[in-house]
Amino acid sequence: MNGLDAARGPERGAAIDPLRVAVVVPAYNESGKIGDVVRKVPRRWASRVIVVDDGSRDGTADEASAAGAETVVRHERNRGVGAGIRTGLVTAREAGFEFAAILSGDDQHEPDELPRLLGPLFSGSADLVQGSRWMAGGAVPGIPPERRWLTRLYSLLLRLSTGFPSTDGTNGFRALRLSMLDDPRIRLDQPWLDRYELEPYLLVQALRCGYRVREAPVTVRYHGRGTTKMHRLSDGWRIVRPLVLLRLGWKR
Ligand SMILES: Nc1nc2c(ncn2[C@@H]2O[C@H](COP(=O)(O)OP(=O)(O)OP(=O)(O)O)[C@@H](O)[C@H]2O)c(=O)[nH]1
Ligand SMILES: [Mg+2]
Repeated sequence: MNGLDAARGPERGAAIDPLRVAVVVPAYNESGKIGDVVRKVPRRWASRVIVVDDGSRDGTADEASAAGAETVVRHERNRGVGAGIRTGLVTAREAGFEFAAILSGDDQHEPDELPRLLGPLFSGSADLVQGSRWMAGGAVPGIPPERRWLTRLYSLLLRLSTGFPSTDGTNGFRALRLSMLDDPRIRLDQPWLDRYELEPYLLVQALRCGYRVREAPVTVRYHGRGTTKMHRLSDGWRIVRPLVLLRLGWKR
């Protein structure tokens, strides 16, 4: 089939072509986990894994390469998860990919579930598909009680701010059509997005600009081997900030 490892996504007719898909993985000090993440990405869904090592001091980049990551980009100093995702998306775009899936380098996501996110992109029914641990079909093995209510509270804020019926706005597993990045209204290059702001910014701006955003159920595992680098207050504010600042028109 012309190198096309066609596969049926969750939607009828959604044949996923891995040659058009890159997986972007931001990673900061994820040795012991990043190798598993890279190995788990089924190459029948995505032909390239791009790991962005954001100034790690623990051999994350070497582990990613040894595990078979096709591209490893290294930031000389730590700049933040948003900067990492931006670098990964730009790298994917420049390499000619049409779609990118973003997943976490701390081994919380299940790359086997990529078709759930890619299916609606390939069938043309969505431009951005946000993974949701709280939709029917999603799962949250081992989730601590605090994460349970904080993630739901965030979705409520997102609903209030955008009107989108979000069930899980903070989940780092998502996929998008990369041509969105050519839209001058989606300004990922702004320095204020370098840390945890970029992910909610992308989601909110996609909604505000009228892109077709959907959710799809995914698993988020709380495996007890280090699943967060977020500082409760400062980074909590960083994920809320885009909702407030875009809503008020103070940032674009
Ligand atoms: N590039 C880069 N990646 C980072 C940085 N901080 C965290 N990450 C990575 O981003 C991913 C998600 O980071 P987490 O701190 O787990 O945040 P999260 O998954 O969005 O949220 P929770 O796990 O629910 O707290 C992981 O792969 C981290 O290694 C950073 O400063 N730079
Ligand atoms: Mg995490």
